[in-house]
Amino acid sequence: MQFITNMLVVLSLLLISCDNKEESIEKHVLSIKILPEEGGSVEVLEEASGIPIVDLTSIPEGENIQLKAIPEDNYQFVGWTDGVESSITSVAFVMTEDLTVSALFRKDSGTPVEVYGQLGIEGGQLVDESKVQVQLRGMSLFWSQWMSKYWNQQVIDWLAIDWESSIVRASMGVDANGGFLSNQEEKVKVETVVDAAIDKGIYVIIDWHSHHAEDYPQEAVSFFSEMAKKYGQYPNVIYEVYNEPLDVSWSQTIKPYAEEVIQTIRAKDPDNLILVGTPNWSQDVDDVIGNTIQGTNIAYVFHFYASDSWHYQSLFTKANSAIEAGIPLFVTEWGVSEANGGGDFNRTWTQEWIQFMDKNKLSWCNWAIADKEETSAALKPSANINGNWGSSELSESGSYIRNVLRAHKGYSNPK
Ligand code: IDC
Repeated sequence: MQFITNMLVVLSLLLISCDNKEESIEKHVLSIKILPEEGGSVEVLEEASGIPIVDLTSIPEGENIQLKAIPEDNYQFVGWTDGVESSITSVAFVMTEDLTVSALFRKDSGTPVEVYGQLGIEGGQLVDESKVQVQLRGMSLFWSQWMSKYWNQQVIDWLAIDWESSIVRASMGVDANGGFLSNQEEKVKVETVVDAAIDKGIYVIIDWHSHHAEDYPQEAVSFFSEMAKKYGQYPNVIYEVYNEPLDVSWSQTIKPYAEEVIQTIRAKDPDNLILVGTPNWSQDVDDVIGNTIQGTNIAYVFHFYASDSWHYQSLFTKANSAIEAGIPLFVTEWGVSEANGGGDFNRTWTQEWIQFMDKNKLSWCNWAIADKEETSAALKPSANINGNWGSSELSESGSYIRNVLRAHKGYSNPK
């Protein structure tokens, strides 16, 4: 009897301890996000058995999990992020904590805007709607008041289709002779280009092409407020609120100006990219380190001219320090020439600059669609005002840049 009682005590103790053990196994929550909100789905399996796990809110500590990403038709899987970093469709891991995992999908063909969608800045980098890094390449138009013959839909179509530009830049002259301040009609030229870019599914920069924007902030505020109201819902549109400040202070002059303009843009458009010029012709991007502008999707303008020996000697360093400090840069303008738009076309240096931008995935627009007789102009004098340019109409710079752009298939297959 004593023996049986003892056994019962032992048994019940065992049961209690089993119970306790059962209760003491921690449970974890697995949240799965699909980015953008469509494009595929994710299967969650027990790794060993391959059986689907139905309740993702209570997964035992130590469970071996397998995730499988399944793209829908016309989408590709691009990777996992947040809790798991991988680009392989199927990943396995052990559940040791509550975890959020995002699966990234992206359209596998279409116009640049169909594929990349809404742009953003994350972790100092330009990313697409799926939060994957993206590099856009294209052409800058020349000052609106001096080269408006090329500011038309046919030219934008040609740049998208034949040049494979995924982006164009509308450089609206502001204070220089005949610019927006003296002729508000310049705005209509911008709208023509923006409408054409939206039609074609490429990105477009609305550039306040000025060297003195801090002298008339109210004009910029009302211009960009109008543009944001009109175009804010289109992911195509990017605002460049200041092309190139001169030798003025980042913190005392440019930043306060930009903050004022950004505030009015954000009142109408919560998310499209905003680009801000930096001191000394948008060269001193390192001045922004430790002094960035608060807000979302803001990047900083970096300009260089590839055959300029001063730029070659000093600007890699400046750009590198900014990049290392996590400052997102956008090359809204660069030329193959020297800084004045003319002079040499040094192919070796140009190649190095292009490699630099590729390595750091810096998006760029090349200066410029113009038929002026200067090294940086892409067209020869009197090139067709409706695009459709044959090789005899392209300058050395134009045919070189066209080849670079076509090698990346920015329009027909933007991956
Ligand atoms: C240049 C043009 C040139 C024109 C000049 C007027 O190439 O034909 O006479 O503007 O100021 C920039 C400017 C851009 C310049 C370009 C080349 O943003 O407007 O265009 N450049 O000098 N910054 C550095 C170089």
